[in-house]
Amino acid sequence: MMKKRVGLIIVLALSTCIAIAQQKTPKAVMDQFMDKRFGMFIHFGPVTQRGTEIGWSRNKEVAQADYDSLYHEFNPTLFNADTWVKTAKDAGMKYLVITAKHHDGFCLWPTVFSDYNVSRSPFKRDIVGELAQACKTQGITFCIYFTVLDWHDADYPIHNPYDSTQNVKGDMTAFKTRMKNELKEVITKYKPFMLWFDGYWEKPWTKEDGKEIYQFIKSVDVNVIVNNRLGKVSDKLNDESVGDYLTPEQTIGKLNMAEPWESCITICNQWAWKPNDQMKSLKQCIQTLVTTASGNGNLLFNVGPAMDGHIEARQVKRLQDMGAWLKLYGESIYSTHGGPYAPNEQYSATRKGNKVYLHIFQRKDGTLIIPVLPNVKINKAYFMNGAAVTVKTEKSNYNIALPAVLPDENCSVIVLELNKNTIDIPVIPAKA
Ligand code: FHN
Repeated sequence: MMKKRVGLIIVLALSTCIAIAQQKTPKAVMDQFMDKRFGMFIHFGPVTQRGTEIGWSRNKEVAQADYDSLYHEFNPTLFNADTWVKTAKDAGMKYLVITAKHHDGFCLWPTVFSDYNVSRSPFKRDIVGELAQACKTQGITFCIYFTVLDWHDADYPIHNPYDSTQNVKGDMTAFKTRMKNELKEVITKYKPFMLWFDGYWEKPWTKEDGKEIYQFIKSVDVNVIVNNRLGKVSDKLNDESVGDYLTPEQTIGKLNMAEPWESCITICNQWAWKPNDQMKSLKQCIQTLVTTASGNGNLLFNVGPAMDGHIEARQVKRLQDMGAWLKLYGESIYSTHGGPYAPNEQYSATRKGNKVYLHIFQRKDGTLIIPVLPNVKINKAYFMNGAAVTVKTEKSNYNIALPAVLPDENCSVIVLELNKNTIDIPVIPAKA
């Protein structure tokens, strides 16, 4: 009898370990994330005093000793978390990701596990904590960017990505222990909805390290979403990858109805603030968001606040104008699915319930010709918030009459109300 009971306890213990070992972010949480469609990425740190790229300008445009002492002057007195978060909210963004620790190793929160943090700067304040609170107050979902490479950390073997002679043996066990301590610290203190990892490409970091950290995070809070940059594979979700979603960078991901994905793209060229950096036009910004959503993905759109902590007025205005467009057409972006038409340079599509939202990027002529949707009937067709639209079926196409001037110069939206739910309509590839 006793033997049986001991055996049962062992089986239970083993199955519990296996269950914990295979913990994954729940699908319902991922669905909630994908419904948000639009987030603000913020790259910020002491390097803004030089106007050069965060992390990458260390040992390049900025000598290592100079770069690593910048925190002694870091005092962004115009930083106001409520203002940053309001800028995101006014843009129609639903979540925010802050570079709590980038590749230069500087921590924007007063961590107890590293002296290289904001509490040691003249500014002293907890930038991560203030942003977390402002997000909570304004109903924006708070997320954290965290690097898995750290060129400043003595335990990390690479101290200068441009000069391998400076590589050291390092101590990845100690490095990962510190990482786990810092991750548990930020998860328990700031309750991020998602952790945006980065830096997976360097040799010291292995897929096994990624799996170890992923399971550690799940053991702290199973619901925290993790991107795919803990692993070593960036373009697919499979046994080789680690994390919950794909992260194409500086490009709009291809239509993908099977795997969650998010494109991270800069509003200017540089991730961190750069004086007089070139900024994308409003049309580019809106069509980037629309094309991303039409591909079934999220857009994480990056701003780089200046060294004093303010976000440039021109960037704020650009985001406000995106928000104005979303106030009119957000129904065609938030909580939609991509397709059924794959995006092309003239139009793209999203869908929700029995509605297909056609986003018209340019008016080539008076008739928009698109392939017929199989086995459906169009009950109604109209410009969103506007006039009815005439749709004629000619052989295998819909011919949609367009007015001489489209309602919106950046992206007009035509709604096709169908006689059925749109989710089962197969994707119609863009014409070759
Ligand atoms: O090296 C980083 C870079 O600085 C920036 O943070 C981007 C954002 O996705 N990620 C890495 C480059 O792939």
